[in-house]
Amino acid sequence: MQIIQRSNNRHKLIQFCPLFLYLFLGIMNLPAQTLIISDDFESGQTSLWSDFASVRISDELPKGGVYSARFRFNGVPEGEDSWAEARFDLGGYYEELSIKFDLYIPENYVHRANNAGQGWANNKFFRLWTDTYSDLEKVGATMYNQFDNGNSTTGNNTYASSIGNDYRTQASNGMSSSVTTAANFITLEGDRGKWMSVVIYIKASTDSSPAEFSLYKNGQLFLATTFNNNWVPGTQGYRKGYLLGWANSGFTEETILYIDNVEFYDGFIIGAIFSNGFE
Ligand SMILES: [Ca+2]
Repeated sequence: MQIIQRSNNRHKLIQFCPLFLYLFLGIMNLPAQTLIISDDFESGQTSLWSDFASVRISDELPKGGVYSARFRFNGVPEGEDSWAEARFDLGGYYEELSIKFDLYIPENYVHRANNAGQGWANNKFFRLWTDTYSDLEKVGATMYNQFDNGNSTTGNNTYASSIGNDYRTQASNGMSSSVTTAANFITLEGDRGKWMSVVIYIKASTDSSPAEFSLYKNGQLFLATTFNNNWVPGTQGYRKGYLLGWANSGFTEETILYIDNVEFYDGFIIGAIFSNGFE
């Protein structure tokens, strides 16, 4: 990027930037990512998906083709929860995984608070585990409603969603939720009524290196963190997981999100980001 800033011929260099990046990555000899499996939902519920809860294939709002996955969060009174979740099984174990998909945020999306407007309400974004949901090195991310006074658990709810990564901070603990957080993942002004491009990258911890997590929103790095959760000796890859999931906030109105063009890669997807671009 410094090269671009110094240049008088800015546009040409920007044009060639992806090429430079590709060459740079080539020189660095980074391992290439490999597509494990993809699903554009044009073939119904494929064998990738082990379970749909309040999810179905729908032709109401595809990002591409005719169909997408429709996640229906039931409208419920305040204090009650909603739930829509798609579970997958990759059929193999991956120590380094990139998950790319398109997510539609509806116009009526609002992230309620708990307890009559006071208190955080966490809604699942994704989970990944090895074999069973109780796996010690399970990871994920959770969205919280944002208050207008920052990190306090009380205040005026903005109804926007922050997001952060989840893992066990001790083997004896349950999942800690949204440990490292980034605000404005879903904003009322900027994200409703639109498709968002999401990339999740996770690298499992080893006996000598921490786990890595990063999240890209619409082609921009949104959150990146490393953490220690090597509670089982050696490295166990990820095989199973889910997208979206339990919403402790509940939704006052029926709230329908859509997902399309799900891609799972073995490895770090950044090369694919710059070669295919974000739509
Ligand atoms: Ca589709």
